Amino acid sequence: MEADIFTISVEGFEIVNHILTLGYATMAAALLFFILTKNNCLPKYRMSSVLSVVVMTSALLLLYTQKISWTDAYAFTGEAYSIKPGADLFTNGYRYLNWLIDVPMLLIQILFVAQITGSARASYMWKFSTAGCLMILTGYYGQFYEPGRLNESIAMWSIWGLISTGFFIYVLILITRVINEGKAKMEGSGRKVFGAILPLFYISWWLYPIAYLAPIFMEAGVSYEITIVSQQVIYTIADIASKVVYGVMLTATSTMLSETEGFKVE
Ligand code: RET
Repeated sequence: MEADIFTISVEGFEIVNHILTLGYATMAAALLFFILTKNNCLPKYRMSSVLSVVVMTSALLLLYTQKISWTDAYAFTGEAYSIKPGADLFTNGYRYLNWLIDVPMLLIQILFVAQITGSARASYMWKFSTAGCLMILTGYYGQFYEPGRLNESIAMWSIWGLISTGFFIYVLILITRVINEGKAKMEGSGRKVFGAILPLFYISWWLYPIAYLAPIFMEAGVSYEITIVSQQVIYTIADIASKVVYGVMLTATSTMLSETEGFKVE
């Protein structure tokens, strides 16, 4: 493909630059929130906040790297931005490696709030980590072949995307079971907040495969600029919802359940 296809307007360049900055600033703010509120609930729930801290730290570093990768890849030509000759290409690859840490952590942290213990917890931990990692590794392999890349192959990109979706469906079945099991043990406002995590999960996690699919619109005639800008906007919304909003809802649930169980914040 010719290099000038990859030219983007000042507005497009800045939207991506700003949205990536919003992403890591949100992770930094939420990191402080999870540290400061960790002791607002009974000790049995606290591992959920600890895992949110792990997720925030890795996402903060990754999203910062992602932003640098964006600004390093392009140069201002006087009226637009174009790929710098000789520079590293912008890549979403870092994201996948970050998910390899975050996906198992996000899936495991909910087990502590759902009060799933003993061998049932160990079994979910094993299934979540294996299915979550396989979902990401197969998707990581597939994204090397996405439309618009040097070695594009729609066949490889679709096959690996579909295999990854198989693992994703399995994760969705398990998480639905975990949320229903947890809800059955709860009452009051804690139960309501916990129940609302299911729709949040379904919406925010589906945004990732949708962003994976974004390059197909280029085949259908949508410009490179619209494709890449919308992909980065979708990823950032998904990241804030699936890591930060999800973690805050888990913290709110454990604080409410702890109060019902007679716990008072010192
Ligand atoms: C891929 C490849 C295409 C098919 C599917 C995918 C699913 C990705 C998901 C990622 C979730 C990431 C999260 C990260 C939080 O830090 C790999 C894009 C189904 C569901 C929650």
